[in-house]
Amino acid sequence: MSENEILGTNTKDDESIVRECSFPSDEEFELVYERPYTLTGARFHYCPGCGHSTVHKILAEVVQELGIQNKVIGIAPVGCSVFAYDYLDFDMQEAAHGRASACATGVKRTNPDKYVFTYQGDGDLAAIGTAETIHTINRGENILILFVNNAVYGMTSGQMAPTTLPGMKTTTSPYGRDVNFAGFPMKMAELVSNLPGAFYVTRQAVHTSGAVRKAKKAIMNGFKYQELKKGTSFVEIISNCPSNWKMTPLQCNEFIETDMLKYFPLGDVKLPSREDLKGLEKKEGVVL
Ligand SMILES: Cc1ncc(C[n+]2csc(CCOP(=O)(O)OP(=O)(O)O)c2C)c(N)n1
Ligand code: SF4
Ligand SMILES: [Mg+2]
Repeated sequence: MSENEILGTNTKDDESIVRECSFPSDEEFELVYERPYTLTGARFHYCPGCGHSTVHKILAEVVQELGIQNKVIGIAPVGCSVFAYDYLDFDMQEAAHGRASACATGVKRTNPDKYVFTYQGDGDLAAIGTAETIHTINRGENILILFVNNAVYGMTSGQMAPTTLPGMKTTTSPYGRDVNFAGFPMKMAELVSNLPGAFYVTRQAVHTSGAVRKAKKAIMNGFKYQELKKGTSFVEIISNCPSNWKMTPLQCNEFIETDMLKYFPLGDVKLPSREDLKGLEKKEGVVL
C-alpha cells in the first residue's frame, strides 16, 4: 500500500478520474441567484419553513435593489422577529411590544430623508399595538408598515391572536376560536384602508414562489412611495407558523390556500391613483 492510500488521500488513479470529469469553467455558469449583501450572514433562528425567513430575504433584496442600504431605518418588533436587527444589514432600532409605529414616527420625523419601515407580527400590530397602528396611519406618517400575519402569537408559544381564524386551535383556544366568545379575526388591511392617511394598502403572502414575487414588489412600492410624502404604506403578508400550527411547512402552505386566504383575500386594498404617483422617480430594474 502506498502512503497516500494508507492516509486515504488521492492516489494517482483518483487524480486522473478527477481530471477526466471536466467541470464547466466559470464562463459557462450563469449566475441565477446571489445572497443579498443586505443580510448580515448571521444564521436565522427561525424554525424550519417559517415565513419570517422569506420575508427577511425579500426585504433585504428590495433594499439592495433600490440601492438604499445607507438610507433605511427599520424598527424591529417584539415577537419571533425580535432579532431582525441581527440579520438585516442596515440601521435598525428595537421597539417595545406594539410600539413600532410610534417609534417609526419619531425616527421619520427627525430623519425625513430616510426610508423608514416597521416590521411587526399580528400580536404586536393588531393586539397590543392597535392604538399605535391606527393613529400612525390616521396621521399619514410617511413610513412603510410591514405586517407579518401568521394568525398566532408565535414567539410566546402559539396563543390566539386577533387574526386567529374562526375555529382555529391555539394554546388559548384549544377547542378552536369561538367567535361568540373571542370575536372575529381582525382584517387589518381592510380596516386601515379606511383611514385618510393610508396611501397604499395591500395584502400579500409568501406560501408560493409567485406570491413571494408579488410580496417583494409590494415591499418595493412601500419604500418608493415614501419619496412622494403622501401617507402610510401598509403591506400585510400572510405567513405561517409551522411550530405552533403543528403542521409541516407544506401542510402550512395548503392551509394558507384552503383556509387563511378565504378569510384574508390577497390583493391590493387601496391603491394610489396615477395622479398620485406623478413625480415618482423611476429607477432602472425597479418594477412599480
Ligand atoms: C409589553 C409586552 N407584553 C407582552 C409581551 C409578551 N409577548 C412577546 S412576543 C408576543 C406576541 C408575539 O406575537 P406576534 O406579534 O404575532 O409575532 P410572531 O412571534 O407571531 O411573529 C407577546 C405577547 C411582551 N414582550 N411585552
Ligand atoms: S414559532 Fe412560528 S413564527 Fe416563530 S420562528 Fe417558529 S415557526 Fe416562525
Ligand atoms: Mg404572529
